[in-house]
Amino acid sequence: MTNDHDPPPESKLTRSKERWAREGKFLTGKMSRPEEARLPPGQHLTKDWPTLDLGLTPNISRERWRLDVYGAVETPLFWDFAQFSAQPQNKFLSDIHCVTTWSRYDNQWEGLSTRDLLDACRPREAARFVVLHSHDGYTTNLALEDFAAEDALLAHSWSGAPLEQEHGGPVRLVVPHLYFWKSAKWLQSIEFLAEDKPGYWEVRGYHNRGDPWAEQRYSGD
Ligand SMILES: Nc1nc2c(c(=O)[nH]1)N[C@H]1C(S)=C(S)[C@@H](COP(=O)(O)O)O[C@H]1N2
Ligand SMILES: [Mo]
Repeated sequence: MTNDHDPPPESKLTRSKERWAREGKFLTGKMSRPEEARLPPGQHLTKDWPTLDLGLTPNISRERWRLDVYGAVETPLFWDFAQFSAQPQNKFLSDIHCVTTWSRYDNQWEGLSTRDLLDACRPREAARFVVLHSHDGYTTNLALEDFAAEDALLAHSWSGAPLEQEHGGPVRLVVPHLYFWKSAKWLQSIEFLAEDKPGYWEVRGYHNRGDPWAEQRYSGD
């Protein structure tokens, strides 16, 4: 029972969101950016959508696809595509910035926001990092607050149609405020960790965070 003296119920995620708001995280989103400052330094605009990967294109049907969420979470998840699509749906419009210097504006994504995923899996207090694991053996790491950006999502559709296999279908991550190598294609599992664990490109000389506005392309930048 609630009464006049009890504070409203507060989840750990609510507290994290409040902390991120206090720290001014996500204030660099494109909404607050004037059009002439929309292109990050050293980038050029492209209208087509290049394909970049390790040369393997895993062929995973929606029927065979599963999402495994494990590690430092209160509620590990193991969803098939039907369970995944039964989660809250969001449509986000965002720009792509690839470290190879192309950018592509106004991509329309649809899927599960990472914040809704966090509500479902409930990271433990100790969780500070996530590692994305993909079907081609690719991995990439993110700080939890970058993964939880308000426009980040697990996307199953692009421009109103199922995400094409070459672009990471059935499901890829999209984290618009970082270089696109952080946006893992052919997503297989998400691991929550207390300690950071650099991924495929991060151990091969790429920057650990990859902020395009700060041109964090390579380690040491
Ligand atoms: N699984 C997986 N995800 C990946 C990659 C990859 O090789 N494997 N490459 C990354 C890189 S370097 C980029 S630039 C983008 C390219 O996505 P696109 O082919 O849809 O443009 O995917 C990222 N996600
Ligand atoms: Mo890339």
